[in-house]
Amino acid sequence: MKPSILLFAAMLAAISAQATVRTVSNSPSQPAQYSSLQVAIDAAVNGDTLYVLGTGTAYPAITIDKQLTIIGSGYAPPAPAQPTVISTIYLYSNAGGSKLSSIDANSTIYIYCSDVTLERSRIYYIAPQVAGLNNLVIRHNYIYYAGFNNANSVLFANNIVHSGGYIQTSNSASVLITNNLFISYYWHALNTISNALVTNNIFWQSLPGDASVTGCTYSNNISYQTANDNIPFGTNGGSGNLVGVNPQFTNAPNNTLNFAYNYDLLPGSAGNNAGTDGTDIGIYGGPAPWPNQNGVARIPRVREFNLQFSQVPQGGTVNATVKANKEN
Ligand SMILES: [Ca+2]
Repeated sequence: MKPSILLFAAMLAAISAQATVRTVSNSPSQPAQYSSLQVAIDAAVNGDTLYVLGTGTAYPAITIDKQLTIIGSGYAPPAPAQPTVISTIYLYSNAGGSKLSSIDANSTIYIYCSDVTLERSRIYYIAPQVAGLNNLVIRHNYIYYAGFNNANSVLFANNIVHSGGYIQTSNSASVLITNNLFISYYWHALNTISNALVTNNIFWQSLPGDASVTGCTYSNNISYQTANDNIPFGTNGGSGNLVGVNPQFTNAPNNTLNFAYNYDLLPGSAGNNAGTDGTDIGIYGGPAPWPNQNGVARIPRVREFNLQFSQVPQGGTVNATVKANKEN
């Protein structure tokens, strides 16, 4: 994090130069422009951004049928900040180009449109409702389950799939499953997946696949303590895999979901610089490494706000300094 000092006026100018930003909070003690997320969505137009304050109280189910960017406070932001919890999310057919970031989506995200980005979030269930959608980007999330419904041009990168969850139903050769961490309980990480490129992932106790996974290329993955560490298997090909090798995480005493664990590789790990692109295998490798353990978005956040006056005459000038910082 790089602390920086920004003038409030400069921030307002930067925001107003882009599409409209609308703020939402369902906490009466921390009010924003809107208290209802759905009302804010309905008022927004294509290209708008909604900042949704985490309050610890879940926002009820929402439907989105336009192109929006929705950014929450994260799924585990540092105290006293609270997570932005949103229940069921419907991305309808006109929501293409939408992005959801930094939320705790504790129910299902139903997708009816192409061109969707889901990032920096904790997501229970990803469920495209239309077969063969295009361009789904899913990165930097904690995920329980993701179905692809045979989408094309899927980037599933640098996610942590946990708690017995897995990814499923893909037949396109334009699916890239890369730099993820699968931690589960002797269950398959991939199911009913064909023709995908599966690179630089770590499978810890979570099986690299089963008989329903065919024709994929597995390259430079690590498997460890699974029921069958063998990669590649069946009709799948690939090379450069580290089979039955301890990835040597910095701090992960077990495979349960814990935001305090650290899955960066220790210096002695065989996974260092061993990915197909010469960076680390696992979530800290690839062109966009794992950013943080809390889901906080890469936007400026106000840390201090000081008004420098004791008395100001009517029509006088009030000077203020604002300190803000931005996540990586
Ligand atoms: Ca490294």
